[in-house]
Amino acid sequence: MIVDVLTIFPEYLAPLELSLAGKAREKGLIDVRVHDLRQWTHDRHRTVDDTPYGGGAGMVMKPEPWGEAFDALLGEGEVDGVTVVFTTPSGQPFTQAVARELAARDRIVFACGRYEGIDQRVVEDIATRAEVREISLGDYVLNGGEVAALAITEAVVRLVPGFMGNAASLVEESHEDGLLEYPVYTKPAAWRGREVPPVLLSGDHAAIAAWRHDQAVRRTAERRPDLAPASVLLEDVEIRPVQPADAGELYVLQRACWVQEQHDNPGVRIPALHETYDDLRAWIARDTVLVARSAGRLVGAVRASLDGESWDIGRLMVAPDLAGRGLGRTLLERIEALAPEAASTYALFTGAGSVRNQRIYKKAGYRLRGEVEPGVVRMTKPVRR
Ligand code: 6GU
Repeated sequence: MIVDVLTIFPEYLAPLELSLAGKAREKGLIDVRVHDLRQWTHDRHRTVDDTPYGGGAGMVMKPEPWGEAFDALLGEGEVDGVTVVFTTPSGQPFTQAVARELAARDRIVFACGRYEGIDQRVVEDIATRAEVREISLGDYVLNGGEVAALAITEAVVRLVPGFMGNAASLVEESHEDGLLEYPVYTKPAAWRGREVPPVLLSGDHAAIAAWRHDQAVRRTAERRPDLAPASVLLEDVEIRPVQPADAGELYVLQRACWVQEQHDNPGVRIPALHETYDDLRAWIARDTVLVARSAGRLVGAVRASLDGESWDIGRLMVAPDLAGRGLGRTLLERIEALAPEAASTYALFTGAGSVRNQRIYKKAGYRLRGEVEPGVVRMTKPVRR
């Protein structure tokens, strides 16, 4: 694979000579060529930027040096197997999937933008001759695309066949299956009073695989709820972490579900019936919240948060027409599974008059701990690990 980098800071790419990419270079798997864009300028000051049409702050990279650079690298006709990558914070996010696509190309030409960006006609012009992608590293702004070109090259090069000694470590790592990696441990088995999780020393490979998968799902649900594969398909119901876009439907479902509670517990003030939409948006951003969807419709939810050693579970709701099918029980099990290490007890609150709820919770192993305020009872169950 050939990797070209077009930049006004060629020294910035020195790390490509080292580390992973350097190794690939030695093996002859990749050929990295860094080019100073200014060699395609013709004025005394080697100018690469100018003021923006339409006004505004900052400078824009002029098209002429870029056009000449691409002509010099790629010729003036169409080319096959070449992807030109414009690194820009307004590009599409770089992901492992994009890295895999790029690893299959014969040649990648990075065009590292600086200042406010490159004249858009450069992108349009080169797109008539080669595959073009505008790629961003993430939602933050760097001074230029050089670091992005480095990062993308490192992610791509390690996927080029022949680069990694151990192909399995490519398959098992973070993001390859849409989940974050499980935590890893090595010797000694006890260090500063901390033990390696016993299952890893058990020699039981099935138990180890199950533990690792569970840890990966937990981490993904906690840290990256946007990575939807943390979801679990339960016949035709999908359970996944809440997203901000669920707020409206969740607000409506919650009102509908707690009307019945108010009937069963007259005189009790039920926050779920009185809170504002903004209140709900605040707690879905703060707490651990799961939602259930069936055929695109929001049909259930549950939330939890840690209070000392207590994993406080609440707002367990199921659409009235789907009650009695075990969805509430499943949501309860799923939120219990997300309890952090520090939790020693699951706790939930329900109306003293909510006989059906209490029956469901007792079946799930909860015991009544008494009335915490008039009309409200607390039920708990020990966390077993
Ligand atoms: Cl590719 N370029 C710049 N300048 N800033 C960025 C970026 C790229 N990706 C994230 N921030």
